[in-house]
Amino acid sequence: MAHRWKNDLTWDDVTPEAAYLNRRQIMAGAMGLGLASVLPKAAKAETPEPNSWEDITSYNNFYEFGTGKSDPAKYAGSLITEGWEVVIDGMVDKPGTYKMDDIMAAMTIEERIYRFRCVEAWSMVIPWNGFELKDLLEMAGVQAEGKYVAFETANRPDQMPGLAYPVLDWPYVEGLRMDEAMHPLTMMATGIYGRDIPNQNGAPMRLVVPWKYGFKSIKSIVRITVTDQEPPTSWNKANGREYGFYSNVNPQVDHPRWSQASERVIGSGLFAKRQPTLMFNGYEEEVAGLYEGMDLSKFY
Ligand SMILES: Nc1nc2c(c(=O)[nH]1)N[C@H]1C(S)=C(S)[C@@H](COP(=O)(O)O)O[C@H]1N2
Ligand SMILES: [Mo]
Repeated sequence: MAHRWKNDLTWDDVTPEAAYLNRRQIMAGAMGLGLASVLPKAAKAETPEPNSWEDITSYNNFYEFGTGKSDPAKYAGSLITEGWEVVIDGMVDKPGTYKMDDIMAAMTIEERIYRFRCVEAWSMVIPWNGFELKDLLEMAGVQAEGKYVAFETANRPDQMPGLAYPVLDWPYVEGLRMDEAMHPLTMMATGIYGRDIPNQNGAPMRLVVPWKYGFKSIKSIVRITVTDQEPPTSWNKANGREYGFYSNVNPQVDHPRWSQASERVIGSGLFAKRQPTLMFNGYEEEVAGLYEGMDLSKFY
């Protein structure tokens, strides 16, 4: 299939699946650098704490199932994804409740191999399956006044034990500007490593925006709202100094507490080698134009 972006990644570049699951060994490494001790609670996109070899293999970050490192893998099984529905509303021609099965039948599902750059300065190469967000938005018919897209995660206390704790302002929310949402690189992932996406990774549908830090990829989406206002985002609300609306990967703009100039490559051995971080995570040619004339140290 012809891609509308420069696709230089193949399965040869993909992070081995075992390394993907073991990626918190990198966070254990960051612990050694004394990074975690200074992180305030509920104000960080990861929860670095000393990891045992067993529990890092089951780590996934999904605070609705708890902030403990093994909570999502332990508890996400209780999320009922059968009969999933997504509300699409706001400034669209066809607002309503869409059945996930109908969405899947209407969309073109394809595999895309993308770089994934975490705000904690490590990276992976992930094979996603899914469809372009643009196709879903066009199905609902975006109106001319629509300038932003807001996303919301399921809010089901009976199925998501982490919601009992006010570590974030629930439900988890995210947002994109309309041109970011409509960009051909932006996808809704429904699969990973060639199979259905596991609950702890955001089943049945999670956002993937490869030129932004990983925490923008909101999981288990139940609502998509087209609006004319910049939507609130969970991490920005929790700590606006550290997490902005844009969250573009940018080696020149450091996180307030650490450098973003380089990243550790997951799957390149226990002492994961460092490589320079690429502007817009390597997608500069495709997306730099979206931010022309913007001061990216101000709009971080
Ligand atoms: N609803 C929801 N989405 C979420 C999160 C979350 O806690 N809740 N965590 C974010 C963060 S901080 C990261 S790093 C990624 C992790 O995705 P992964 O588990 O597939 O690597 O999901 C993001 N999406
Ligand atoms: Mo994160």
